[in-house]
Amino acid sequence: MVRHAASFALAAALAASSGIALAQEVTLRLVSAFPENQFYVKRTLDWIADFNKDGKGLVQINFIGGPKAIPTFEVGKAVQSGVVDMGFSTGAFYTNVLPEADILKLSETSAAEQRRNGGYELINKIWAEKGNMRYLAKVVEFTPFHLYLNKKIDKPDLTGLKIRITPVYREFFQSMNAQVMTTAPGEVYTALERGVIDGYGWPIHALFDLNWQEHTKYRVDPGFYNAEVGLLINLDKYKSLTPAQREYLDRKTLAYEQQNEFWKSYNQEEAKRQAAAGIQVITFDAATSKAYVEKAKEVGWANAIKSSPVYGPELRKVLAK
Ligand code: 173
Repeated sequence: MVRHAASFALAAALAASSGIALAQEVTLRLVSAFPENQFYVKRTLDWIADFNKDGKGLVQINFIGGPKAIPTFEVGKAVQSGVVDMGFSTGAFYTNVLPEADILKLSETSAAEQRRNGGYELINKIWAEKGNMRYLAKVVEFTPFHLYLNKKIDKPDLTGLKIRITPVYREFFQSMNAQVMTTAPGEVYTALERGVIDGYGWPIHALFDLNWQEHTKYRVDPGFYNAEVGLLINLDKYKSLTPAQREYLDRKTLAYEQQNEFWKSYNQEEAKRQAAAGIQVITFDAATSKAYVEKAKEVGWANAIKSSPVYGPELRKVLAK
């Protein structure tokens, strides 16, 4: 009996000291829906370097690339089908997998609150059921979207203006009579340069990453919604991991999410940087500004519930305040 236990301990010690892992190291292939030169991706590459350092012998992440590897609006499908293991994307880019993905922009509760109020579980129930994926962590939040323009407006009326969108902005901008055109971030610079669009929707930050300040005259304030970018994993892949691998992935992605306070100060710096680059701010009177933000929210939830009659209202309970 004693000898038996001792030989087990010896075998385990030998395996550990000789570097023979009890389960094999797994490598997860990750693609980004955002262009590689975007700060989001640089920040994620730093996180991956740390992940791989501590995860030797257990789990590694192999960054495959950005939209040149898999087009922006195909990343969700690639994760769903298992063509890649992991995706780095915002929900608006994979509404072709599940319409609920774009509803995350309506979050008024934080990712941390959603981990406590059942939101994270609900998201994962929906993402598993409809997308065959697990939503590991939200790594961009506390970030409003804005309307950027090259033509001046004095009221929230976009009649006659052609605006670049993603699903994030569609119904809201259309409610102001904009003519809308969907493009991936990688196509916006050329559209601006050629004058194909009069403006675009985008967060308060990360405009310089893609040099859009060269062709941007105005930002409309206030901002609206809450930008979300998350790390996704194919559900079959997630389930195939050993408990230790899963625990490591969960812990490291959560640690990344817990750095989201970073965006608050970063966004202030980015607004200053826009001003320094000559981007002028268009504002409305207080009542109009209030109505503008309320309209965004109203239109957003109306569309959420229309596109997801069952989960839309359930998500509202955990996302809205
Ligand atoms: O405008 C976009 O491309 C978009 O939808 C988005 C969403 C989250 C973060 C950055 C951009």
